[in-house]
Amino acid sequence: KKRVFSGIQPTNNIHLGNYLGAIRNWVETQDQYDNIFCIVDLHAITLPIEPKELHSNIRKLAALYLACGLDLSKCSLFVQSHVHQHAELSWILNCYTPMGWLNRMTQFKTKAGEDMESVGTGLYCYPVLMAGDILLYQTDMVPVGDDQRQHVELTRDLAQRFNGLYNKPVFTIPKADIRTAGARIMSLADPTKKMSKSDPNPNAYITLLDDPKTIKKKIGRATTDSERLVTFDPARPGITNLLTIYQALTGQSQQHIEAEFAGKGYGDFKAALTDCLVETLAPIQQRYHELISDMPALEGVLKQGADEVRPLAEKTMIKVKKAIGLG
Ligand code: AQP
Repeated sequence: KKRVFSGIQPTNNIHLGNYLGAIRNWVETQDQYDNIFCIVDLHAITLPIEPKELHSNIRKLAALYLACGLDLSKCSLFVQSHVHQHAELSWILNCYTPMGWLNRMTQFKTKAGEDMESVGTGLYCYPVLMAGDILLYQTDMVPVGDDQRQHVELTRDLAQRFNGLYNKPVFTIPKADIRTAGARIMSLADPTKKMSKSDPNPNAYITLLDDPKTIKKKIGRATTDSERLVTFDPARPGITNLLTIYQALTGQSQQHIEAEFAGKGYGDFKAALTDCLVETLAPIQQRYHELISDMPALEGVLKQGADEVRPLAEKTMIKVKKAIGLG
């Protein structure tokens, strides 16, 4: 079976973009592959975060992974910092990554903003840590949202460079697996920006734990335009984003959805979208609350996951060190 690896940062409650762009796809194909899913906490410290919040986010994210349908008989689920080989490979790969490659990464530019002097170098090296995460497990496929395409490309380049340099197939060359529906969900407040966990405006995103009242409020306030036509139209990114969410949730075609709302206004459409979201999230939330209330069981799952993947990670580290002449 092909190996799949992916992860999410425990930076905040995860949102609809993380669900539609990533987790839902992991769940859909978990029968076909050999799956490893990670809570990438070392990535979460690339920007400041409160210790208590990080600790609690890690557990919440583990519970959400399971609540969304990941099945422990089909995948390993673990926390990145529990397997020290991630940090170790990251350092080694840093030594093989040209600065020019990292200078081209758009996520760093967006996240660092104007703060180039004081932002941590970890944020700059984030793509190398991510490359290490993927390469440690000899991954074939990386199911992610569209925003991670560039980082997976860098991972491929780095693996090819390393293999070429030592003339040995030390790393499997991975491929990004980016589905079309839901690959890029935009902010509800500013539909020209992607939906992001770290957006300071909570109305910009819907988290998987939002209650029906909050969902109704956020969808009600979501930016649209003055046209009042419920159609997919790139020139009107607000309504198009909401329609894209509706399409990803219902699995219906654009024509079908446009026909459903022909002659109706934004109010009718927003009410239908709210119902659809509430219906999708209710079972996830119910399962989440059960899982999060049994912390010892959840901690046990994470320990077991780390124990399962550690030997795979170590096997790659031995190959890497041998190629370089370390150890
Ligand atoms: N808006 C999005 N639409 C579709 N997919 C998305 N993903 C993120 N945002 C969207 C996918 O979710 C997975 C996990 O992302 P991450 O936590 O590793 O980091 P990120 O991509 O930086 O996501 P956020 O929400 O913007 O987090 P913060 O604000 O903490 O940086 C990835 O597969 C990603 O593609």
